[in-house]
Amino acid sequence: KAVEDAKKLAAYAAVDYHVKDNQTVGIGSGSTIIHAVKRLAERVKAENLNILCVPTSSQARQLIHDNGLTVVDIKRHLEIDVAIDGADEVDSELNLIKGGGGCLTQEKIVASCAKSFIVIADYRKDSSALGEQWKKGIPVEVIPMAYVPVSRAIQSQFGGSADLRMAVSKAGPVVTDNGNFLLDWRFDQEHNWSAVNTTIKMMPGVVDTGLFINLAERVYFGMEDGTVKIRD
Ligand code: DER
Repeated sequence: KAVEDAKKLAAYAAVDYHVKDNQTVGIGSGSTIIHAVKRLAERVKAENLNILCVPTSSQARQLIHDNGLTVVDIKRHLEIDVAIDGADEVDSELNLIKGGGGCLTQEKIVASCAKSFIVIADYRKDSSALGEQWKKGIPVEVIPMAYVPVSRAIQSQFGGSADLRMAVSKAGPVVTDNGNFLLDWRFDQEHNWSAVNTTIKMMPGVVDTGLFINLAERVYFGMEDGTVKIRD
C-alpha cells in the first residue's frame, strides 16, 4: 500500500508539472507508469488537452489505448516533448537501472528522442550507488543466437553472473517485444557504469543494456511519508 501510494505520488507530480497542451509524450513501461497514464487521461479530459502518446512496449501501447489516449508511432512523431518512465534503481549521478519489466530497448530509444526524460519511482529505487537496493542485476537485451557468448563475455570481463531470463507463465526464455532474449547480469562490485555500458553495448549480439547513463533529467521519488523528493 505504502509503495503503491508512493508510485502514485511520483507519477502525479511528474505529469502535473511536465505535461502541457499540444505535446507528444513518451510513455514508459512497468507499474509506476500506470498511475502516470491514469493521471494524464484525467487531465486530458478535464482540461481538454491535445496529447499524443508514443509507447515503449506492447504494455505501454495497451495502457495508452485502454485509457482513451492517442497512440502514435515514433516514425511520425520524432519530436517527443517529454518522456516519462519508471526505473528499477537510481544512483547519485542519476544513472538508472531499467529493464526489470524487459522493455529497456524501446524505452531507451524513446528517452533518447525526448527533449526531456523524466523518471518516476517509489522510495525503494532511491540509492546512492547501483546495486544497493536492486538485486536482480542489469538487464541486457541480446539476439537469441548470441546469449551464451555475450553472457561469457560479460562474466569474463566484469565478473558476476549473467543469466538468461526465463519466462514464468510460458515455457522457455522471456522473449522481448523485439523478439530477443534478456540476460540479467548480477554484478558483484562497483563499476564505472558509463564505461561498462559502452563496453557491453559493443559486444557482438547485444541490442541494448538497462544502464541509462546521462539520460534522466529529473527523478520524482514518492516517499513513505507522503512527500515527493525531486533529484536533478
Ligand atoms: O522495466 C522497466 O524499465 C520499468 O520501467 C522499470 O524500470 C520500472 O518498473 P516499475 O515502475 O514497475 O518499478
